[in-house]
Amino acid sequence: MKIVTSGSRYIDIDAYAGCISYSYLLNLKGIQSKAVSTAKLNESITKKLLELDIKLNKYKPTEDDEFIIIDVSDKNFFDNIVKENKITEVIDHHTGFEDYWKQRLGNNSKIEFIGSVVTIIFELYEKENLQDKITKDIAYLMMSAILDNTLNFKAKVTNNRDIIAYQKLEKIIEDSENYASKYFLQCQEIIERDLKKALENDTKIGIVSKKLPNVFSQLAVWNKNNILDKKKLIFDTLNNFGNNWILNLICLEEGKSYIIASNDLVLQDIKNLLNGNINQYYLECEDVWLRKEIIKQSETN
Ligand SMILES: [Mn+2]
Repeated sequence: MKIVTSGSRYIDIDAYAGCISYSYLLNLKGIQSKAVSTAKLNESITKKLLELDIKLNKYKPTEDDEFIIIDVSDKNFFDNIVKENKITEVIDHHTGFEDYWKQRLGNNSKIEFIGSVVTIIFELYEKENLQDKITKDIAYLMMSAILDNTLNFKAKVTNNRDIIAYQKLEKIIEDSENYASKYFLQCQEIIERDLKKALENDTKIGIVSKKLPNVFSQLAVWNKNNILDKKKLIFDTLNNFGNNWILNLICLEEGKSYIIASNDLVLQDIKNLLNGNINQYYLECEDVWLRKEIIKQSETN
């Protein structure tokens, strides 16, 4: 049995959709396979997607199990069920371990630095000429994964191949119009239900850069308005982490970052770094900035 699995701590929609869609492809090819994970599922796997008929499989280990790893290639982070000497294939879009796996697995190592791992899997369906066998449910999962990992195609990691795969998947589902807004609004609902927890879960402490405060929080939502309205909750939550902080609120509908800062001094520093217009307590940027891109910008300027 081929066990298709991913990371150990938690998995996102890219890993989840990747395991399920690749296992489905193997079964179509007549290779017995299961999609399995023992990790926590993060918020990008929305309730609606969990309610689809297609799900992860139950798993009882057997002697002949072989493992296929999706969306991770650093062996320190593999799902606990994985037996390392039984890995037969790795499909990932994170860099760092591509030489190791290429040497060990040859063509069964498929590591490419593009927006979403699901894009690589979609292309494998095409290579087998089985793209017409992709069901609506699988298309929903794969589209959500591409949207999430590319931040609605705004993240700089986005590759043209991600866009092409998405456009082909759109043809499989019925209500493809505005699917991006539907998906990201589902994610936003989870964030808004407990904004304090969402902020706490994505706050990095200990950023080392002279131009940035050492507390750096980030949220990605479809529409910023409900979040900006909760100024007091944001300030109360982040003040608990320290006196100087920023929150990068990514608004995907507009394709912009809004940077909220603990005080005017920090806000002015951020304006010097990223440009944009200050409006009351936040900076409105012209583009989407990811946290890692802002940190990089602060180091190079
Ligand atoms: Mn991914």
